[in-house]
Amino acid sequence: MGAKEQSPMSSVPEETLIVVKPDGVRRGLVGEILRRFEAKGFSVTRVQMLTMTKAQAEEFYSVHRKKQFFGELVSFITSGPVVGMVLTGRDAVATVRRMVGATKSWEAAAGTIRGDYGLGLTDNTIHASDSQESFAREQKTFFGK
Ligand code: FUP
Repeated sequence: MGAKEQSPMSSVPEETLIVVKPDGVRRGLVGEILRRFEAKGFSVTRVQMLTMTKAQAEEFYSVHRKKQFFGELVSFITSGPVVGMVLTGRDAVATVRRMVGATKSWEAAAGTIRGDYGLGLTDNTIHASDSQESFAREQKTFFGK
């Protein structure tokens, strides 16, 4: 069995980070988003609300530093409080990304968080780590080393 494969009966829990973005917090969606992940079976193992500084936002989105939309991204994520949560459970990174849905909210499938709660791109309600490496870096913004 390869490293990523698991037997159907057992599973090694994985961690991922989700961030309810300023639009999600402003619209009162924190509880609904948390409820969906709990209902799916994930454990919410850490929660932290904060308003990112410009420096924190630039680090959080550092992989996008060269993109033309970087300034807009930083300006939006620092525009109000955000809520970071560590979710723990089976195949968390991939499973949570499926529940979050496509980046462009207007194209995201119904039943996904972005598909059900918005029409935005930069303001697309929620961020979720796309790999274990991203999780390791991104969670530091909320929980330190
Ligand atoms: P995702 O992993 O689905 O959050 O999406 P990406 O990593 O592709 O994009 C990162 C963030 O940049 C998302 F919040 C959407 C935003 N973005 C823009 O604001 N403009 C663009 O043209 C593309 C992405």
